[in-house]
Amino acid sequence: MKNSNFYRGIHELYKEDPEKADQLIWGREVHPISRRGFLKKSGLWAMSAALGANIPFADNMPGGLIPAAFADTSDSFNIAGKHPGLIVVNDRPVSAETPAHLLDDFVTPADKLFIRNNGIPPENINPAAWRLRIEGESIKSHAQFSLEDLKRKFKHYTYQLTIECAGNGRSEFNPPVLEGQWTVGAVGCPEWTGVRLRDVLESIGIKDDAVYIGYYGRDTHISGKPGHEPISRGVPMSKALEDETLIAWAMNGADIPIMNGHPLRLVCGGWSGSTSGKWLNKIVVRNKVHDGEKMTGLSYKLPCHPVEPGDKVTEKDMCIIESMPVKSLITYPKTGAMIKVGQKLPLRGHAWAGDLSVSAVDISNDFGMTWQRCNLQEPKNRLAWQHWQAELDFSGPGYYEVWARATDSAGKMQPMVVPGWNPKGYLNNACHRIAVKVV
Ligand SMILES: Nc1nc2c(c(=O)[nH]1)N[C@H]1C(S)=C(S)[C@@H](COP(=O)(O)O)O[C@H]1N2
Ligand SMILES: [Mo]
Repeated sequence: MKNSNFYRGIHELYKEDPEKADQLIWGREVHPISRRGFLKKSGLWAMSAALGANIPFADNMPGGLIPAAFADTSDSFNIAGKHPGLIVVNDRPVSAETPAHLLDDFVTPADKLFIRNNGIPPENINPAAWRLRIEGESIKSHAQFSLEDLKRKFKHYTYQLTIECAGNGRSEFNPPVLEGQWTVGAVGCPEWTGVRLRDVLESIGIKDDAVYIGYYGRDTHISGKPGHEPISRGVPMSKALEDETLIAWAMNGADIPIMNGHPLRLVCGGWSGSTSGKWLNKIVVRNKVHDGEKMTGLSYKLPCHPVEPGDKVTEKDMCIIESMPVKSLITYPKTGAMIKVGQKLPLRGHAWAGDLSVSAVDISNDFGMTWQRCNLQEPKNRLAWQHWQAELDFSGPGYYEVWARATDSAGKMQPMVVPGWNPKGYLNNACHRIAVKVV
């Protein structure tokens, strides 16, 4: 991985400043004060000096936490059609995340939706020639649709649907999991337009023994070997047949960006983003759990029972990730905000909870000792994220962190520390934190 052009390129660009190059490559991992370094309490006082502010609630600060001011990275890299503020997490295949403060829009704009590619995106896409095939042992007959067929034969639906990569937050696991080092921004909630997967499958006829669907896309394996899928995942029939599960051709009323699956993709809102197949050209209806690429092995699975950090877990002890856990983001202000003593700080963000809805969002500026309830809006539709906002008072000058914690409709809350370690580093839904300085 380190030998790729991207890494060489970055080192070339930053010949004078190799540390900066490392930061660009590894994100926050090798930040001067390492996120992985376990801080001793005494370190906090040194850090206060570095921050130029007192840390009023230092005594409540869990050991091992790095002040959010140091955890931020503002490095960026350009991808065509995407906001220059996106952070590249991988160059081949391209993956990039959106910093929290760029996710402030209610509906995520196209240029701010993260990218997670497992293979090489297709080139020379011709929507007029695009075909979606429906196959598999549990569909009554095979069928094929052009985009025009789909648009003409089935009713159109538009839903705002949250997509989050299961690996979002991976960079915080310890021992580290050396795959895409996502921080918090592998999530977005655009509006998708398409037809219901259910309508399409039912127009052909689903056999009684159907248990799962699987998708195939037109991207190619990184090895260049034909016949190798980069990814081919799926969902159980119950999810496949939900109202909101779409075969979509539009995002926010325009063509889906190429990097996000143009001209056609599956959208399974609230589930691991890996189930929302891009560049969709085939759906199979299966009489068993789909066994395509990254459905088997350890990919997109969690240990069925919690394991010790660093444990080896075998495939038979791993369970497939489905709905994503409750989570939230602070999208305003940007971490590092400065306010004057006595000034109230307005805050806002989003919260989501997989298949469930969010019932509450609370914020804290004293490391979780006290919490303040936020105003929380209803989702635009099922499986859309919800907006929250609040105003916070600060007790005096100094360095603070604001933490946000959402609770889902089943009563589950986000943990304040990184949840259960797992071999692939999935489902870190720890509270998002921002740094605030009161001067
Ligand atoms: N064909 C195809 N579909 C795919 C992927 C891929 O690499 N190829 N990546 C998946 C993963 S892991 C995620 S998180 C989402 C990301 O969607 P986005 O890139 O539009 O944000 O797409 C999913 N669908
Ligand atoms: Mo993902």
